[in-house]
Amino acid sequence: MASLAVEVAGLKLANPTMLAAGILGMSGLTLKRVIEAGAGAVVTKSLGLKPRSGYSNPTVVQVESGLVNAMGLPNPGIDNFTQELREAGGIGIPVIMSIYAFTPQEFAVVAEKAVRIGADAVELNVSCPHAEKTGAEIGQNLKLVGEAVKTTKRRVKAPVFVKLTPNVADIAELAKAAERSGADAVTAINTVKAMVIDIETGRPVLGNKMGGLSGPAIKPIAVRCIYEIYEAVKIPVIGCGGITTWRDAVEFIQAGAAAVQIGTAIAAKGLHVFKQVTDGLENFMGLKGFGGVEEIVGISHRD
Ligand code: RRO
Repeated sequence: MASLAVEVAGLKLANPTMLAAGILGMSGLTLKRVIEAGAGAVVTKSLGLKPRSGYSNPTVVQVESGLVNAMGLPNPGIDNFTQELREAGGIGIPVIMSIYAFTPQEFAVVAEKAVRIGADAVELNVSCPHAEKTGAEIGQNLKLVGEAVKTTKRRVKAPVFVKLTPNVADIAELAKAAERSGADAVTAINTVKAMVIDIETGRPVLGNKMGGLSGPAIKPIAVRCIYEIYEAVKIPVIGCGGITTWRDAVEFIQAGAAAVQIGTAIAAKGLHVFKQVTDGLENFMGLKGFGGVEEIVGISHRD
């Protein structure tokens, strides 16, 4: 009988699916719905030290095979999130808080607050493609990534994940920097920097002009990134980027992902996507004679 249970950087998950940061992760009630839908873990919307309203509308635009967003890190601030977790009614599955900050030291402060209010792990967002002085502006710099991880690891005992940007020449180097500095896992990938223009007005559609592309359009980029990172580091890689079906999940796991995050597919298919992915994965494992998910992780690297 195939088992879907996995352990990722010390977190025990009943199945390898997680809610990706940025979608339905901002309120206790929506987190609760995701848990009920069968996710193995949830990642919150990125939270910072202070409340932030985000960019002006439009903040999301649908394109062929995906979405381009420039939300601008809207969030209630880490101190106001305690109530949301209470409303989720006792999470029952691991909750990973995505956090952002403007300096390595601030990452440590926000991480400490996150753990204090109940995070089982933190995911450092050093990869938002359109944020000023945070996100990828930190995450494209090996030294800053290393410092953010080191200062955070000194402050919290909970596992520290680092969400990486694909908008670099060599994502594996960033994963190595995160690992050297003590990261417990890396998540790959955040959105791909993108833009949409309305040809009638000739103007950029998004309020912020630039945004991040997510969804099926970026899946092959994500698979390539995970494959490269898996060869470069020993810490777990959490796959993210366009996973919509159980076949996508299998592909990511074969490339080296220990678990997979689902985001944009929820907008396209609804929360039922978690059950579709886990049912399909379990069926695939049974048919192929795999006893556990770990047996599939990274098999595409074998000669
Ligand atoms: O809030 C956003 O605009 C956003 C974030 Br924090 C991120 O990490 N990635 C993204 O595509 N959008």
